[in-house]
Amino acid sequence: MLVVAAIVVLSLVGAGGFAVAGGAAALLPERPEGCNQPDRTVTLYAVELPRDGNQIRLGYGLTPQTASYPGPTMEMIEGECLAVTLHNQVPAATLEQLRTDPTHPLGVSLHVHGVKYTQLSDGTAQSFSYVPPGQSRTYTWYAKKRDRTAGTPGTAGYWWYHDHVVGGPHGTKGIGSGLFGGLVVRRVGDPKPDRTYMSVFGDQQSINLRRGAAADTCDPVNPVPGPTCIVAKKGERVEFIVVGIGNDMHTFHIHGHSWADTRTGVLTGTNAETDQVQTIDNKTVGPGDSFGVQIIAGDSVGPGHWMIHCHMQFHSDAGMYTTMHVLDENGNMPPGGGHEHSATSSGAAPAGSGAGVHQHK
Ligand SMILES: [Cu+2]
Repeated sequence: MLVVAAIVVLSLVGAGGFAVAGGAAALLPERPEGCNQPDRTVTLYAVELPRDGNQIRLGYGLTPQTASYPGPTMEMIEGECLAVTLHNQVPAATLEQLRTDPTHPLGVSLHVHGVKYTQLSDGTAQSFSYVPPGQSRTYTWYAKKRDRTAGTPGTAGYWWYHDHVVGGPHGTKGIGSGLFGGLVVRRVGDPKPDRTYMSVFGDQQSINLRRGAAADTCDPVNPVPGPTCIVAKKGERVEFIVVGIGNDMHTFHIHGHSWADTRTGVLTGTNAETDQVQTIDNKTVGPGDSFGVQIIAGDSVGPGHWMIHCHMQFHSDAGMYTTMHVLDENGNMPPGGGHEHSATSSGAAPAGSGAGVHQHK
């Protein structure tokens, strides 16, 4: 059946291109092999957020009101199949402004890394798997398990999802405007972190499309965790999903903490086994790369304001830094932390608001 479908598509493309192949979509499987039916469904909205100066900002959200950049972190367990229905609420006029070629279709999409999907869930214009303005589409993701017999690795690890359509065939404008988010695939029994944050390193020395004070808007009195406020209590297991977007290389470095460089962030096994795993505190992330980091906040080092930055020096000098604020076990910051500059200079602008959120020069 699969072989037949593939041959039909190939011959149609050969005969006349993608317009004809679109008619063959019904022949393509909707779900990857192994996913008979979704175990769970998620509804996702793509919306326009307040502009940053004249820079258009878009975000994914579980509701239109809570959309942000990065979008919500998706979590799956290996073996699970997830159906994500994406509603495109971005105005057509905005998508038109972002379009670089008038013949390119208007729409947004969901393209995921790491897990399995068929071409109908690829999220590209080429496969017609995008969402025109005002419409919706369901994408099916399958977190295939490791198969020891076949020798295949499974999909557990740290991934991301993003638009692949806005502006042009590679979604460059969609990603640059904020349409991206993280995906974690855990194995059954993996420890669940207390907090998960995204560090998306991009062009113009940006973290989550922000720089410097705009990347850290934590209110020191009442910090609200979010894309621009990394906060944890001492002893909490904190997870970072690190992703590279844009065209530059970066490194993720955090002060006072190091981590086991494994694919799931988890370290198990005997000394002999775990010694094969490096402990690091700095890791390079290139465009499209993703990895995860799990640390215990303040482990041995206590509460405080621990810097996170790109270690390409001219990037950090240009504002590619933020801070992990580690409170004590009671949720208080002991005096003398010595981080008055960002706490007082930027206030508590909500994530995604125009105030204090800027990437461009
Ligand atoms: Cu950098």
